[in-house]
Amino acid sequence: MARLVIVSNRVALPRERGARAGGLAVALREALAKHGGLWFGWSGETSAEASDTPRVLRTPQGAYATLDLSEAEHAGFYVGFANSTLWPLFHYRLGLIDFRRAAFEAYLGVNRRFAAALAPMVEPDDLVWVHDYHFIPMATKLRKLGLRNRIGFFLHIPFPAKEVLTALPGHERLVADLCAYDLVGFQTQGDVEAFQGYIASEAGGRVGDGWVEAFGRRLRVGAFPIGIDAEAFAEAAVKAAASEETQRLKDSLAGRRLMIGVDRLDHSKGLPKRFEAFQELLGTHPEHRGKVTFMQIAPISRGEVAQYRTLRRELEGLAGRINGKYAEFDWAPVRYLNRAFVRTTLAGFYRFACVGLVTPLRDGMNLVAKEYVAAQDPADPGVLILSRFAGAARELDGALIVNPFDIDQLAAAMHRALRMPLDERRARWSGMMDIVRRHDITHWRETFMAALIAAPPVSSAAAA
Ligand code: GDG
Repeated sequence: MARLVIVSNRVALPRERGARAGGLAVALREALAKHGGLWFGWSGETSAEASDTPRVLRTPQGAYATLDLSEAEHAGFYVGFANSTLWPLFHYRLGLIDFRRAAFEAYLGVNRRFAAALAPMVEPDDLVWVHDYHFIPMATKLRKLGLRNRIGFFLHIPFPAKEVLTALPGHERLVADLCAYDLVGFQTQGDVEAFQGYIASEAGGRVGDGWVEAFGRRLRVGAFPIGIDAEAFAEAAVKAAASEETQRLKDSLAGRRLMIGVDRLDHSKGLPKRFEAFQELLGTHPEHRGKVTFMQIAPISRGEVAQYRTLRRELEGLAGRINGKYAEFDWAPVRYLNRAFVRTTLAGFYRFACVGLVTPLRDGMNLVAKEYVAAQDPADPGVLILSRFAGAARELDGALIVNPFDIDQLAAAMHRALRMPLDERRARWSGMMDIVRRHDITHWRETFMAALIAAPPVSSAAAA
């Protein structure tokens, strides 16, 4: 069996164990253990002069190799092009984009330097699987160094429509880089179609069912909706329901009901509109005042990027205003927490909450939606309110699907969720739970890897 080489911006080292490790980390580690091989990426550290020699940690389940970024690379590649240009662009937020040519050069430079460090560690039959927008040019750089391996890419975030993508100076180059892979996987069929739309009308290429041909290459493309470890998460939720934290949460609510949101503090997640909708609910349906608490867990993310700091201030203002307007001496409508919790604690909170709010303005998939479903009590499940612009909405049609830009509709969905009868809640939940179980993280990983193994080898990949 071929070895697996995983490339991603952050590497989940084996010391990040148990409850702290996310489902993706666990799934990829399992793949490493099964195939043997290597996980390569950024160490998470910056240093004044970053070394070109990776730090390698060998374990019986595979090796982990990481490089530091220099301070200039961190500013240009990570804070700059990846998170201030590509992230907002791919999430349709043209107004938030900060494009600088120097940052684009830093992005290409990090991809070149990382490829040069990785290439000597790759053996001829290895399968290489590159993750996400940080490393789109990785295959081009590896191929320049002579690698002929099968190389696959999975994009965790949405692929934007061509009208949006073409706003990026250098978009042709980025798409040509995607075409250097043998397989490009997206979260949804909509993303596949957006990519094919660009290839057909901007790149003069050809597209068909599961493939594209452009820039002198033919490659496979497909939708591989990512999932979670549904069984493990459901079990964790049952256990956590009896945990001290869940008990304290219950006690603190004194019989009131809970609506929950859990998101990295990110402008794609639609948090200000969600807060405004909750305010609208309290304004238009006074019967919920004093009866419902909305708890938003939003760990700080990418604090180095200016846009994220602005968002944080905006949310602090909104939470303060809602509480100022509606709080009673024994009830605060909004609990807003800028901190992270261990996964099992979150599982218990999800199970206790009668409404899960997942209302991003754009999201590749959104795993919180699937975790909320997996955590529910089958006898008395909660209601998921889900944005139509999350990839998860393609699968979880038992949710109340909303347009997150429509604050009135969002408030109406909250009202409906809070009053939904048990029969309807059960019927909606069981259909969603089936899908979350069937399309779990193992299914995702195995279907992607099977497609990569089946992709035609490089020697016959030149376009007809
Ligand atoms: C990207 C794409 C795509 C959140 N707070 C805490 C915590 N989390 C965990 C959640 C969930 C994960 O982080 C977040 O995943 P999402 O999918 O919701 O969103 P992104 O981080 O934006 O992920 C997304 C994903 O990649 C996978 O392909 O679905 O569309 O944007 O698992 O539970 N975990 C812990 N404490 C927290 O406070 N332990």
